[in-house]
Amino acid sequence: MNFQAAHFLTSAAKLSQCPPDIGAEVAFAGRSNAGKSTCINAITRQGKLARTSKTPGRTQLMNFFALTDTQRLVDLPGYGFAKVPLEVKREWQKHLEDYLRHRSCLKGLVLLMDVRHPLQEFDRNMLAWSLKANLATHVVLTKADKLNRGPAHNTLLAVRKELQTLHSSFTVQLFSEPAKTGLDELRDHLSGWLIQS
Ligand SMILES: Nc1nc2c(ncn2[C@@H]2O[C@H](COP(=O)(O)OP(=O)(O)OP(=O)(O)O)[C@@H](O)[C@H]2O)c(=O)[nH]1
Ligand SMILES: [Mg+2]
Repeated sequence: MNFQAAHFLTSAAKLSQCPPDIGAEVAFAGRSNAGKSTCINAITRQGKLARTSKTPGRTQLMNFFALTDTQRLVDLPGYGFAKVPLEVKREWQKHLEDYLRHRSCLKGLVLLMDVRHPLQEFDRNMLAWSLKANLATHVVLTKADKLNRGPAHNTLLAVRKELQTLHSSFTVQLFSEPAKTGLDELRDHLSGWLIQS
């Protein structure tokens, strides 16, 4: 698959604003600042495709990127950003659940977690959602460059073990944008999901 062909398609605040529900789509979810936008830019080799920021909560809409007419990547808003009123958070959660439950073309979920803080409450909620929705899910442990090789690998094994107790299909890998770790592994995973349909 040619990930470099990715281009911005549209933004949506809720399901009804999403592009037509056809073809195949993979969504990137995770806490604010986990590295979703950075990851999308890395796999598409486009530094400025998805907006990244040091200010958590920058991406507050679902951003759709087209690879072809029928294949898309979706940058979901980060969860847990502090400076948003509770009402707004609840509203967003409703739209996120709506999207995850009713988007037929959604073939897989990439759930990103900072390797230094994996499996936080939001992450566990998302995994529970994935299970309920029977949604294929791949966990990406980001910022692997922030840990030494040994501790990073130990975290990978520990998270894998815990995921396996939830569902045998859950997978996990390490990732680092500056070190370019895990790029091909993730691209292979995405291709598998996007090509199946
Ligand atoms: N060292 C290191 N920093 C990273 C990595 N990935 C992302 N970052 C940094 O983490 C910060 C947040 O990255 P984003 O990609 O904007 O995170 P996000 O998940 O899209 O955040 P929201 O849009 O707020 O939900 C930025 O300062 C990135 O440069 C990585 O692999 N290694
Ligand atoms: Mg972002």
